[in-house]
Amino acid sequence: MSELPTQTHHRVCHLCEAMCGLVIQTQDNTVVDIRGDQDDPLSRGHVCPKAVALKDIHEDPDRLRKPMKRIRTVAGEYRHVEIDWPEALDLAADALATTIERHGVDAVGAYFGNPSVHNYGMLTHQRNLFRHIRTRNRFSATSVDQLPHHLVSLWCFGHMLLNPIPDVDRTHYFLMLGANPLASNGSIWTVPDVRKRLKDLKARGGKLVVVDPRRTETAELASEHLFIRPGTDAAFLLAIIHVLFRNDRVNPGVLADFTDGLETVEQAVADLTPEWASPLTGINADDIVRVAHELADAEAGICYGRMGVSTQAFGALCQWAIQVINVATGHLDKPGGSLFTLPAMDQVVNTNPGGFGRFASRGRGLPEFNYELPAVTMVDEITTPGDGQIRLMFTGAGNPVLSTPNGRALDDALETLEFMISVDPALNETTRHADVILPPTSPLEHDHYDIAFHNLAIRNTARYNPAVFDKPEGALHDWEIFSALGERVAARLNLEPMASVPPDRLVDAALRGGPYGDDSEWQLSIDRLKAHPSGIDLGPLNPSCPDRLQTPDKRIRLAIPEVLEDIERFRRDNAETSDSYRLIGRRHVRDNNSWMHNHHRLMKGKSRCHLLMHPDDMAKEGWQTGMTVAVHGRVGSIEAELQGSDEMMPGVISLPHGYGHARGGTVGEIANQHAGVSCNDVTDEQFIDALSGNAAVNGVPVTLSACS
Ligand SMILES: Nc1nc2c(c(=O)[nH]1)N[C@H]1C(S)=C(S)[C@@H](COP(=O)(O)OP(=O)(O)OC[C@H]3O[C@@H](n4cnc5c(=O)[nH]c(N)nc54)[C@H](O)[C@@H]3O)O[C@H]1N2
Ligand SMILES: Nc1nc2c(c(=O)[nH]1)N[C@H]1C(S)=C(S)[C@@H](COP(=O)(O)OP(=O)(O)OC[C@H]3O[C@@H](n4cnc5c(=O)[nH]c(N)nc54)[C@H](O)[C@@H]3O)O[C@H]1N2
Ligand code: SF4
Ligand SMILES: [Mo]
Repeated sequence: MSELPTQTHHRVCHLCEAMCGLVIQTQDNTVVDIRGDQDDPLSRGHVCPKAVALKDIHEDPDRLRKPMKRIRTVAGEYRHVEIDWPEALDLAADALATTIERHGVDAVGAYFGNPSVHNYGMLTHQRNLFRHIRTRNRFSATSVDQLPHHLVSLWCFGHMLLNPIPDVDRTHYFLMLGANPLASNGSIWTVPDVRKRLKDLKARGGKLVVVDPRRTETAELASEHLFIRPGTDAAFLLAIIHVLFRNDRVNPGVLADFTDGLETVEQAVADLTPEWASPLTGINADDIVRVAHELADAEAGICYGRMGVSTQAFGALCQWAIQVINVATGHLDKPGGSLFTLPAMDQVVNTNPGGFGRFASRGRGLPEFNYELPAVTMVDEITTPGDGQIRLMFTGAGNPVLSTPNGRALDDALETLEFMISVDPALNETTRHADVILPPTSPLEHDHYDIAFHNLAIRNTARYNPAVFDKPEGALHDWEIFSALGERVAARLNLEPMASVPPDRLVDAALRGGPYGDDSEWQLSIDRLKAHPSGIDLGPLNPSCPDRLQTPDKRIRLAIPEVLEDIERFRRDNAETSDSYRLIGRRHVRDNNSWMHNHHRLMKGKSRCHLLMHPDDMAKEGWQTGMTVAVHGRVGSIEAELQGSDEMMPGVISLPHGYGHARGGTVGEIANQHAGVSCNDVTDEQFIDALSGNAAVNGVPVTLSACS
């Protein structure tokens, strides 16, 4: 055993939405132990296998520590070489300013990926650069993910971040669609230790019903699992609403005083019977009626849906129907139902409510949301000539070549750009196209306050932790990169630069001015949180309506014309049955989208990138486990190893996303050894939720063939 002194650090894990508290032991700048923080009021000591990867991320020899510039060798090939920070920042800022001078701001495209929401400095300081570049060509992972949630919250509750959060610890009945929290650890629902919480629900006599085309880990644990044909959840949900009205189960309680539109909804679902929904969904009409009654009759109940019902062709319709059900049953804004949070840094008050359709994309006319265009049209905006064409692409904490539909087309399109800049610690499938890569410090080298996910948590808590390690000399945090670029671009364009205030100061001001700040008994500030490194519990979620509503009249709006019209699109699309296989996604607790495949500890064991198929379908095709099968979509084909599994609904196949490494020009030895294939080489940028513009990466029609 080493004689070196051990230091103990408290840290919140930022890798997924669960915000688990960690206790990290270090010796001489090395992590020697990571475990759950028993004193964290939210996570209560829970961690998943990814927590220890914080050490692996920090120590990863393939993580970029210096900026990289892409050069062309004499042999005509591209390669990345290290350069100094001043040169890299100048190069990037110069390219941005020159592009704007020549072609206007819309010639700059930007894509921000998922970790940008988990990195608080990135959230606070993106605007230090982008306030000078108010381009229409902004994209993010939101539109391959939770866009329908935001849109429905904006429409019904008046703010895109007013998302009702399932109060799992006090509920009696939980109807869950298209979510697998046992693998994902919860989403739009910060719920560390979810397995225990769901088990507790069952132990106190409550019921968990999971609706999913695959019998997932969560479905295994549930009281009941219903298979559903991908993309048909809207029928199931609309039929539930029909039953609630027909069988006198609509009982909004106090919500009735400030809810508009229930009568219109009743008319809209008048003929959407369980008998109509049953052949579409594959769920018995009797089961639909029973589930509707059980939920309505429960003392406290939740209807919740996540990726499987957002990233499908009727994502917004599904998310709307879910909120209608929560209101109609009176379960919204009630303990044990779904409630709004009141976080210490109140994003609902601090940010604009969002907006929809104020402009449309040049190429396909797809609507903006919150000044972002749908990611499914990024390639069109890069490749379609004319005013507003993207000439320079900026990516931050994203890997859209692997994470957006028809990733191969984007892979090609990025090569046609005049310039590309990436703020990212990885040289991966996306950043390999960048002329300059600007790598930030590692997570353990900067402090953290979770600005985004306290907003979505099952309890109101607050937690701030300083960096575990000092910043290496010369390195820059994400926020410092954005500030430095912003200053340089402003200087070039003769604009006023934005003050660069460190994120902890901004959060301190927000905490002190927030609901638990200077005017409250809590007196929250960064200093106070430093004195409580495991976090402070601010209590369970409380009813807050109608005050908390952000609609101008403080009323819930349910009769949304765009959504009601979308019911007709659903009917049209489902008028004919098709016999093609439907491809859906799959998450595993050791994966995290595309970016944690370079760590041996998470990758050891059997490959996870295989195609699951029901044994009856395999028998029909004459196929066996272990053989290679080609999956063909409109935009391309991939080959994957087949594995029979009665977890799958017949007619449905499943493949995880985020694989497809080893493309050349990337750095990531272990990831490239576990390359797998990218299911987004088959998913289709034209297969979308036409109402919201969100990608439909689930329920994609595909054909299959055996590989000889
Ligand atoms: N078929 C299919 N496609 C999907 C999904 C699916 O279920 N099926 N899921 C979708 C969803 S929900 C999401 S959120 C997206 C995710 O899609 P993206 O956000 O585009 O992809 P990630 O794999 O999360 O890429 C993360 C990148 O951020 C970098 N990174 C990590 N931490 C930091 C940091 O602190 N600072 C900076 N600057 N960079 C950092 C990593 O190196 C990596 O390059 O994928 C979507 N795509
Ligand atoms: N380990 C791990 N954790 C993660 C991530 C990760 O990649 N790995 N990613 C993080 C991110 S960015 C996100 S957004 C969250 C996502 O969190 P979740 O939404 O909980 O995660 P998924 O596993 O994608 O669950 C989607 C479920 O929908 C089902 N499904 C597919 N199509 C349909 C359909 O048409 N109808 C219904 N009812 N179900 C359908 C799938 O079978 C799957 O079980 O996870 C986060 N946490
Ligand atoms: S569940 Fe999420 S937050 Fe918790 S340890 Fe795992 S990755 Fe980190
Ligand atoms: Mo996501």
